[in-house]
Amino acid sequence: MDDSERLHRLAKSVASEVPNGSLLGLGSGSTAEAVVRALGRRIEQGARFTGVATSKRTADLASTCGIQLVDLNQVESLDMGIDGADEISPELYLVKGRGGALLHEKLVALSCSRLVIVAACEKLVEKLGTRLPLPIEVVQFAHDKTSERLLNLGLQPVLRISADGLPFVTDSGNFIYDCATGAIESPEELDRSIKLTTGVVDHGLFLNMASEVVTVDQDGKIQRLKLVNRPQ
Ligand code: A5P
Repeated sequence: MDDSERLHRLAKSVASEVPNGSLLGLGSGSTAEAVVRALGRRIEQGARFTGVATSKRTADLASTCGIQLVDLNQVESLDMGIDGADEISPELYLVKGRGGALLHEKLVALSCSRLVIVAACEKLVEKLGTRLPLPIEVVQFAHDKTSERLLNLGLQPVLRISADGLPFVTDSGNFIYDCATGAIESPEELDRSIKLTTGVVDHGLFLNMASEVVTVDQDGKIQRLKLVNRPQ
């Protein structure tokens, strides 16, 4: 089965279970966008959803699909967040941010009563850091100095460059360094040391946030992974 058919199946399955009238966190990236489109098809059949978008791109798509958008500041909490991921570990820790929306994704995820991650099964890994570099969002001012501090943490920061040859700029006006880490043995420790680095706004490790992961395998079979007890 081709990748777009797999995403379509996954998105349809997840969107069909979202209760009508839900207030949603709408993720970014191709998989989350497929879910937004599937929610749009439910709206055509009479459903109603309200959402907070994690990127300008998702906001544009959601509006086209008939999802009413609200500002995160206007709501107490969101019923459910639906987002993609780049890596998913057995304890449902995530690496996110390949699409550059990690900061808004994390802010939205923290406001969701439930965060459902949607991903192709290739994103499942034994250890984070083994598939892709970890994105770290930094302020533009003196970003070279911040990158030196990241290097001193044992990371290998590479400034993300857009197709136009200029540094990629996030929706909040920051730069991103993609940092090869190798297998991350202690995600909690790395989380703390990156957050303590001056110049860093946030990073793509999402720990203790996902409530559930829904994957699609090569044959289009949907699987749901839930943590019964999260390790302390
Ligand atoms: C966006 O910044 C990311 O966190 C995406 O959610 C993640 O990269 C997954 O994207 P795809 O669904 O396109 O693989």
